[in-house]
This record gives sequence, C-alpha cells and structure tokens, in this order.
Amino acid sequence: MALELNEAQELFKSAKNGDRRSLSRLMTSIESGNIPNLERKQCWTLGITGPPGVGKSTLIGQMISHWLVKGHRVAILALDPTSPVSGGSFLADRVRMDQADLSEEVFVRSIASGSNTGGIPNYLGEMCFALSECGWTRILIETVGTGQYDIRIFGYAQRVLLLDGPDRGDIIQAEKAGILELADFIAVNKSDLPGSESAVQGLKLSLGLSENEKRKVHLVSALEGTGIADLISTIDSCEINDSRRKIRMREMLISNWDSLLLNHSQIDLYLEKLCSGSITVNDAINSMVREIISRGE
Ligand SMILES: Nc1nc2c(ncn2[C@@H]2O[C@H](COP(=O)(O)OP(=O)(O)OP(=O)(O)O)[C@@H](O)[C@H]2O)c(=O)[nH]1
Ligand SMILES: [Mg+2]
Repeated sequence: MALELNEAQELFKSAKNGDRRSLSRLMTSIESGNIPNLERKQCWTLGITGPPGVGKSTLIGQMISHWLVKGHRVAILALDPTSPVSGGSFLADRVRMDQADLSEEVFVRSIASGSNTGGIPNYLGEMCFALSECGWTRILIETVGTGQYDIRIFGYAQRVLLLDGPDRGDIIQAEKAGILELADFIAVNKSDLPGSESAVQGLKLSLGLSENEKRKVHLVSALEGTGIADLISTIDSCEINDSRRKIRMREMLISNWDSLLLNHSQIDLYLEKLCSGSITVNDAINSMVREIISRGE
C-alpha cells in the first residue's frame, strides 16, 4: 500500500506540472483508493443533473467553449451508469465529448458509478480536489440522471444545475426528489423544439409556490448554442450559498454511509441471511457496523 501511495504522490507531482498522462493515471489511482496528500481547499465544481437524454453532455460541450474563451481550464467528470447485471460501463458520452478533449485546456474522465447507491462514488470529492490543485478552474460533474439518486450530487458539487427538456413528465421525478428545490440553477434545454416554453412556464409555476423564489428558469438550445452565454453569466456570478453547507454535508454523509455498507466484504452473506429471515435488518446493521469499526475504516 505504501508503494502505491508513493506512486500516487509522484503522479500528483507530475500532474501538477502539466503532465496529462500522469493526471489520467492519478485519477485511476484515486479510483482504486490510493489518494495523495491533498489540500482539500475550496474548488470550483458544478454538478449537472437532469433526466436521461435531456442534453447534459451536449450542453457541457457548449459550456466548455464559453469557459475556454474566458481563459478557464475545464475538467469534466462524467458518471457512467453501471449496469448492475453486467457491471459494464457505457462510455458513449466520452466519445461525444472527445472533440473537446483535443484541447490542452480540457480534461474528460468517465467514472463508473460502481456499486455505490446514488451512482456517485465517494472518491469523487478527492478527484475534484486533485483536479483543482492541478489548475483546473471549472470542474463539471455530469450525473447519471436517475431522479431520486441524483440528490447525492449536492454532497459533492458546490453548485448544481438542473436541466429539463420540453417533456415536463421527466422533471416531476426531480421535484419529488427535492432536486428542484435545491438546484442553484435551472434551465430548460431544446428550445428549438415545441413544448420548451411551456416547460419553462410549468417550472416557474412550481417554483412560484415557494416564497422568496429568485431563481431564473433559463431557456437554452445546446444544439444551436442559444441562451448559453446568459446561463454561463448566471452561473459565474452566483455566490456560493453557505447555508447549503449542511445539506451538502448531509448528502455526503449518507453517500459515504451507503458505500461503507454496500462495499462491506460480507454484504452477500448478510443479504442471504436477511432473505432467509435468520437475522433482522437491525441485527445486520449492528454486526456490519461492528465489523467496520473493528477494521478501523
Ligand atoms: N433538438 C435538440 N436536441 C438536442 C439538444 N441538446 C441535445 N440534443 C440531442 O439530445 C440527445 C441527447 O443528448 P445528450 O447530450 O447525450 O443528453 P444527456 O442528457 O447527456 O444524455 P444521457 O447522458 O444519456 O443522460 C442527442 O441526440 C442530442 O443531439 C437541443 O438543444 N435541441
Ligand atoms: Mg450525457
């Protein structure tokens, strides 16, 4: 382990000096639990969530161009849905964003969501800190877009953009999960298609129900590039809302707790015992936690 940690430290050093191969290898090292010493100071992160197919990756492509012009270096961490059956990751987004990856100022990384619930692995925070220390000034995290789990992104990203499409059916899931309430920015994509205006009105109506609502519902077309500059300007001028810190910490706590339980070496055994009724859920939790503590995790 000490060897791997030394290696992670070396990779971090070369990544900070601008070596991209080392940066990629550093991300892999963090993924496997070998984390270099990080400063863990505030870094600029934006979570982008929204129903599957709403245009998150396409919008990110547009945002990249805008931020590059402003002199930023943009890193994208794309959470890939991992099939629970095959365990395989779909890297399609990576291909779509490859064009952007050609630039020296853009870094794209797909992350398998693994067995963690919420599709957000708990090392995501470390990846963001490392990227920030390596000089990436805009770190974007594209979530899987599965409603009730996407709320976990609030544990990792300082600010969150909720993207909707002309079909309002999808957003109801986000409303239920509380994402609409918490999102810092809201945008409706595909303004070139019919139904986008009514989606904006629907969202405004939902937001209007809460008092002191100041958020604007942006209308954009990631395909045609319209409305993006205004959205970027809202994002760039937004102050971090510190009252959200507690919400973020809560989501991070839940996320880490989930992953501790789900990555427990005896999880299958406990599930079998629960199925056969030989233990209760409380028994299972108590034993698992005792084992986790005795291992000193
Ligand atoms: N008409 C129109 N199509 C768009 C727009 N933005 C994205 N699309 C199309 O919508 C489809 C899905 O776009 P993606 O960017 O892959 O959407 P996504 O939200 O990243 O999808 P997942 O990652 O699979 O959840 C693609 O065929 C895009 O070309 C838009 O503004 N207008
Ligand atoms: Mg995508």
